[in-house]
Amino acid sequence: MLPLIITVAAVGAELDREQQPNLPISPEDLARDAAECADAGASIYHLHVRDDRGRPTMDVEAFSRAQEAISSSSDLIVQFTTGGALGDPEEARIAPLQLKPEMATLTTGSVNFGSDVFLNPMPLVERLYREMRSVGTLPEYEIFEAGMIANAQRVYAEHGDGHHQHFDLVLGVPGALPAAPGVIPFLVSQLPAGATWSATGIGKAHLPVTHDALAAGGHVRTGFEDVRYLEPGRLATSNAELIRRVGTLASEAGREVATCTQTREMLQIEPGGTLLV
Ligand code: KMH
Ligand code: ZN
Repeated sequence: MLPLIITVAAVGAELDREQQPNLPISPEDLARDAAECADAGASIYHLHVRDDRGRPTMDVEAFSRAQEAISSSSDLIVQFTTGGALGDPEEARIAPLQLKPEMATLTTGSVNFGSDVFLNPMPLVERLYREMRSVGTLPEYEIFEAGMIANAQRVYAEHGDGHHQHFDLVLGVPGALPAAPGVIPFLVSQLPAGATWSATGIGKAHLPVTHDALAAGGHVRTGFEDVRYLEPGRLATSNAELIRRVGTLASEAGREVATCTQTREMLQIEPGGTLLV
């Protein structure tokens, strides 16, 4: 089996410090958090950014400071969100890509998200995709509903340039794909040949989905965006603590944890981005 890529979704947009007091917010927090996450075995840092008051923002300067902070303390692949917070305007979601992150997320369709809707009309998806590829950023397709895999393939067939394809299967968002038996095998059966995939279990779905992904040869995402608790009633003290738990489960499943270099090799990205021009 492939060495295990651990992605840390360290910040998110739909939680605050009242819900998770250890949420990293400032560039100093992010630098410290990234160093700890790298040490614990993560190789990709999925990044949402906050303003001075801790509110989610898609401000380009804030992304730039965060990107710099993470890269100053670690070799982690920085993966920008393009989903942002629910309701963020399209232009704001696109703007940080000008900083040419090595990776960025791309949700390939709209989906219910709790009592809200995470809107991703196909013209926006195609625009985000083309923008990513024009600056050498590798998209990670975020799959919240099964049809999004086919949507990703449509975009790739029309605009793709032969880059490696990596998917993240997100289970357990209320209103979207549940973490039910058989869901991961079905989604994996729909992926194109040669693709790699990770799985993200939200909240209570976190541990079952992690176990299933490890057993099926997939990769794993963890972090405060996805799960706040280490066990019922016990908040995690850091993102690194959540990563170490995945590391323990990985070792029980006989999976070696990938270094940042191995992850770049598997995803076929160069440090600093795969510039096409
Ligand atoms: N905050 C969610 C609405 C992403 O980062 O690309 C979307 C999200 C996905 O978190
Ligand atoms: Zn996110």
